[in-house]
Amino acid sequence: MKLETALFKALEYEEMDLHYQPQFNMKTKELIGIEALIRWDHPSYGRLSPDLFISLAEETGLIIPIGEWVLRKACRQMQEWMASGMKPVTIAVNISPRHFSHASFIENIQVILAEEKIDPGQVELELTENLLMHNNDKNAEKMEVLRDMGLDLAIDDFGTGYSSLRYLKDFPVSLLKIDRSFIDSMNKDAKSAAITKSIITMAQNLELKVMAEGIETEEQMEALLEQDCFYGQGYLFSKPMPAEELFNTYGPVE
Ligand code: G
Ligand code: G
Ligand code: MN
Ligand code: NA
Repeated sequence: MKLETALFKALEYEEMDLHYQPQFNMKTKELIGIEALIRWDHPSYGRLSPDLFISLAEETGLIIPIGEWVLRKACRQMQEWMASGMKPVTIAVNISPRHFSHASFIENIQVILAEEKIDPGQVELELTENLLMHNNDKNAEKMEVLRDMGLDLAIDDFGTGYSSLRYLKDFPVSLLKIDRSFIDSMNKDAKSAAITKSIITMAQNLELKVMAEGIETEEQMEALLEQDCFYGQGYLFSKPMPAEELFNTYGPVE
């Protein structure tokens, strides 16, 4: 069977699931957010990497139903966790450019937030630089609408796309996520260290939040804290995990 056909059936056959990776204030050790990451376990292909099937979903347009499913599932999960006593933290969802550009994206979000009864201020959309690059007035307008609705907008994988500093001025983003390739080499390579440092300083000067992703060592965390980059995510703290495991690890102690 073609992968595309399998992907078309994947939601209906309930082969998709979300894993969740916690995000921390590394200074206070507080949980501040949770990123939802899609997983697809095909009965015969096994687990397929989102890097592979998300691009196929983009090409075929299947990203629209898949993206909507991810948003709804993530919001519903957060609501369930809170009902079970977990403190409210941000739920971060990756949004692909084609989904974001879809005509009914805003309307869909409104419906999902209302139906899942989640505060828009608790939802963060992770967008990539490549989306912003298409200097498209519609995208800028949509971002303004989302911001006015109370959602937070983050730039994911910051530093790897078609970067332009102008969109930091033109688009209402509130968080930069430093790509993990820089974090991975920041303590081995002076250029990565300089880039990381520059992104942190720039974010601070622009009064944007900044988060490091892909933190795997204490040394990386220490170096980031020294530069007042307090938000972090990575295997040092936790891998992405199923909902139940996340709740058992980070849910209420009592
Ligand atoms: O979780 P993992 O490292 O396998 O993710 C690989 C890539 O797939 C990352 O770039 C991540 O942002 C992307 N990704 C994971 N989940 C989603 C999702 O729900 N929607 C979109 N658009 N991308 C996702
Ligand atoms: O593009 P995005 O930042 O959304 O991708 C997140 C991806 O990074 C997820 O697939 C997640 O599994 C992966 N990831 C999260 N933390 C780490 C880490 O510390 N090291 C590595 N190598 N990958 C990580
Ligand atoms: Mn992400
Ligand atoms: Na990233």
